[in-house]
Amino acid sequence: MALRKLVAGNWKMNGDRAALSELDSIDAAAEAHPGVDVAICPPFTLIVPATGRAPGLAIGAQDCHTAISGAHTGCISAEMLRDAGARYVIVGHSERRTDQHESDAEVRAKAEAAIAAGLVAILCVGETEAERDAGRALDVVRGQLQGSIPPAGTGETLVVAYEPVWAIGTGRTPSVADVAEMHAAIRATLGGLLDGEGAAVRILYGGSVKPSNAAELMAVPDVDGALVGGASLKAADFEPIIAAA
Ligand code: G2H
Repeated sequence: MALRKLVAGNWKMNGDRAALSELDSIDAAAEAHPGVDVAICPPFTLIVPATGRAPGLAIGAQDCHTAISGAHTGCISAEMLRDAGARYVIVGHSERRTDQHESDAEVRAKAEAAIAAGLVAILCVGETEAERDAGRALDVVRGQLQGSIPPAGTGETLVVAYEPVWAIGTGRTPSVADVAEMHAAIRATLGGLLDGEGAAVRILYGGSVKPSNAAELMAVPDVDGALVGGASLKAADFEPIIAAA
């Protein structure tokens, strides 16, 4: 089943109010490709002005807390993101799994909080280079899925992003065959975890997606879009990726 593609930009810790001018062209590109869902996940500080500037784009966040509210200094809840106008939230990005030591259980709790708040959770998984070299990539990703996929996830509320850690920001990408093998394994695992809904959950590829490789990656079976970091910061780079979807 061909799923509607999603191209999501992850600005990470980049961007100020001046950078929001990039959204004007990205919004126009999204409008020119109505068959593709387009989202931008800027830093928290830009979510409200981004929704105001580009009403046609879906705006997302890059993290949320597991709780609705409470004594968690410096944290943002999924309810707050929804209130700010966000529609998506990335959870379990490898940079957070590493820097903030987020476990699969915490990632699942964040995804559940996001879904309960009415957001779509973009849940990231991916192996390190050492794990791939050891022949463990498939097992590692299956384990992450088993530990972090919320059982109530559906095609409407959950997106999975496969991001091999060694491909993030490095300019390197897996071969088409390796992407196909991994996405097929993720699809099969989702089927086991979510029954019929597993076929409806979009699986994005992420890690050094750029204009020159986007079409090849998007054409891989079970690649239902892309999660794009560096190449989402400039409309001139992001637009051809939207067009390739
Ligand atoms: C992977 C990706 C965005 P980049 O982290 O999530 O970043 O495209 O810069 O490799």
